[in-house]
Amino acid sequence: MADKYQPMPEHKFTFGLWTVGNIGRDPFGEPTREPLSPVELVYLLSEVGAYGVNFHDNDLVPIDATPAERDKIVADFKKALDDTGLVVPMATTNLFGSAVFKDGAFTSNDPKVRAYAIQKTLNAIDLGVELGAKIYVFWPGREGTESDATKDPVTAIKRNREAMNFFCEYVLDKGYDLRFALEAKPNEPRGDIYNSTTGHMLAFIETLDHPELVGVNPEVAHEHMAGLNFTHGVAQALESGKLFHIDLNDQSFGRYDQDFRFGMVNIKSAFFLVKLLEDYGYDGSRHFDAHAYRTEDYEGVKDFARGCMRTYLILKEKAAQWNADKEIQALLAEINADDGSMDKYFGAYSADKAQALKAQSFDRNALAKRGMQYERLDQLTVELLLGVR
Ligand code: DIG
Ligand code: MN
Ligand code: MN
Repeated sequence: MADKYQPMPEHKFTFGLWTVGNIGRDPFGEPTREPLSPVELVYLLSEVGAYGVNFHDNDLVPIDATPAERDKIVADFKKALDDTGLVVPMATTNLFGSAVFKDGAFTSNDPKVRAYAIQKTLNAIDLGVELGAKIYVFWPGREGTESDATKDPVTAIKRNREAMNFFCEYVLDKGYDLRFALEAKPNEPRGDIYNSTTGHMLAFIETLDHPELVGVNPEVAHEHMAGLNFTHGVAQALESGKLFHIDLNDQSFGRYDQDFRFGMVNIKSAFFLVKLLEDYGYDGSRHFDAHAYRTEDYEGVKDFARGCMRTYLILKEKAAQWNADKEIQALLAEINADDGSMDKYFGAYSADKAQALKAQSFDRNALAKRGMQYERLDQLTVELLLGVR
């Protein structure tokens, strides 16, 4: 009998073709699963209850497909979407698989490669729009170096900016209802990747000609690879109106990009992430950019996909429970108690305010003695997550 953690369209759970279509190849081993076609993957995602499916251009249309082959593939894919009701919220370009991108795409030192990468992306944007995508992701997987002797980082930034400005103008020129989401990663497959964290991407966006068209697509695994608190990066994007998309998965710190099932490693950080997204009403896709263990068959792949969505829904329920927990909320009220006596010093600056504040006396030692009760608050949180509250 189905329990209450069943995915529904309103949850906006999506998966890339490359996620449930991952065939288990790794740098040290051959595939362990036979490939499924995009159409078969759409039906698999429908079976597990996903809302949408995303793709890189070449996940759907092989890089050497003829125009006739392309049209047939797209027609078959559209029929599968119609049959299942799945939608395509996001599309992206594979600018990392083909050897031609071995030194990057937009930042390659070869101008012909840079021009080809822009051409490939323009065509991929058209394909994404044709299939209904409203968000277009850029993951600069090959935009980086092994040796900084090879490329001036300032030149690389300028090449990235020129490409992004060109795509923004293209979308405006074509009248596409499309926004861009930039996805950071610190390294792998390049020794170092430019714009290595979500924070770098947020700064880069502000230097573009059309920053209003560009946001971020933070990924759990990638910020964890950089040793960062993912929820804090997402909060910064959310607070600045730049959380256009999100890649959910999990990742041990200090490891290669593991792209584990959501919540598989660190339940507590996943909890605070879900709480943030739900508390602030994030209304974008919950995209699981992850894949099943190499050990799994396709029943295991379905287990993986169901697990991503179930864990999200369970943590969403835990977040609501935390927000309603009387002991936790009473403790939070006590911790954040405010008699309003300092209000006159906060908010917009004035010379009088600064003068008055400089004249204000504080008993620093008394202030320092206060116990914040965070151990108790965190223990209550842990016990709620462990299901004993
Ligand atoms: C990897 O984390 C990247 C690519 O799979 C893709 O470009 C992007 C889309 O979510 N994530
Ligand atoms: Mn990843
Ligand atoms: Mn990703």
